[in-house]
Amino acid sequence: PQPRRQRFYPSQTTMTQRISLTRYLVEQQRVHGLLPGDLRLLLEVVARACKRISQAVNKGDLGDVMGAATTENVQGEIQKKLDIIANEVLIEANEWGGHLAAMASEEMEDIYVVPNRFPQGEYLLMFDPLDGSSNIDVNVSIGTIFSVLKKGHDNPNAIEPVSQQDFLQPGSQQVAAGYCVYGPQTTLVLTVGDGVAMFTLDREQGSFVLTKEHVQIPADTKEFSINMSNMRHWDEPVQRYVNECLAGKEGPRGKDFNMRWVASMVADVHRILTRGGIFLYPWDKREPEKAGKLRLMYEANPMSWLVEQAGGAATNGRQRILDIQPGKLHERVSVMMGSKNEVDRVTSYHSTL
Ligand code: P6P
Repeated sequence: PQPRRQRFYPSQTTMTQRISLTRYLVEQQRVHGLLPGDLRLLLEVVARACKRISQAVNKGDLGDVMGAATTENVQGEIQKKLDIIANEVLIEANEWGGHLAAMASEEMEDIYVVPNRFPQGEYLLMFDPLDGSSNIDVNVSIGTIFSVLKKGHDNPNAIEPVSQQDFLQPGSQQVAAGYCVYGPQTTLVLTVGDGVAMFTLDREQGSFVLTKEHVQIPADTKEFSINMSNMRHWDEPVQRYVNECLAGKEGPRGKDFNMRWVASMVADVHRILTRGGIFLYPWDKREPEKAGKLRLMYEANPMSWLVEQAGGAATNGRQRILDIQPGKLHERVSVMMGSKNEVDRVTSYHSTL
């Protein structure tokens, strides 16, 4: 690949100096050879869908989008109206373009195969259409998480119809991953394997504009992110790690820590990509048969690739999340990700048992 060109971010950005998402993707395609045309189209379509979801989210009580729907999703969770709206927006935006073979969503039990009336492509798109939806009604940041795989990655000439089995690839096989956080700004965060870039939605232009590139997570941090109310249910290594953080300067870590928990993975991970930190949602003994709360395919895998592309680390306490071979579409996983030295530490506590 070509040497990385450092971009100049003028203090007063003007239209001519702003890099749009489209230009960034064209340059990734042309300069870095990382982006086949169909994948560039896919990412443009997902970005447009996120703009539409952002508009629906921003309506709040002014539109008929708040509150619970009357249905449950495959996870047995009551769906919010916006969960269903966001899912439909992503399906409708992506099904006709000819770039996808199928989609999978937290909100749908089975995969959605592109209907025969449209051409089928080679990519598989997975998403959590609106993560953190318990925060919708209280006006706290939420987001869309997405992950892209290639169909039949180990058998490119596969001609049999696409099935769930095609999706069951480790996260290391992703060709693109990202999220869009609907917060004070609407920001799209993306990697295609050449580092992490952030694009802020310019609502006047209606386009995403590059605002950060080659994002780096500091290897050390003083900020951990976990739902402390579950402490008594955690495994011993996680209890040890968090107790050491709480012991602060007088304890074995020799420094004080701060804690943040938004209960919206997109918001917590965005903070970590922006200023460092460690995010943990570990296994706990309330439901020992469940590996964790978060889903591997469309939450942990895309976030883990982003974190690693930004110099961080992501494990389930015992192995790299991106190396996990999925057994089923909605598989759950224990998650520890963020500043590398902290993730390495809490992971090492699991192997000293
Ligand atoms: P808890 C949101 O429902 C979510 O899936 C993640 O976005 C978030 O990190 C986690 O669950 C919050 O879980 O148990 O703190 O409500």
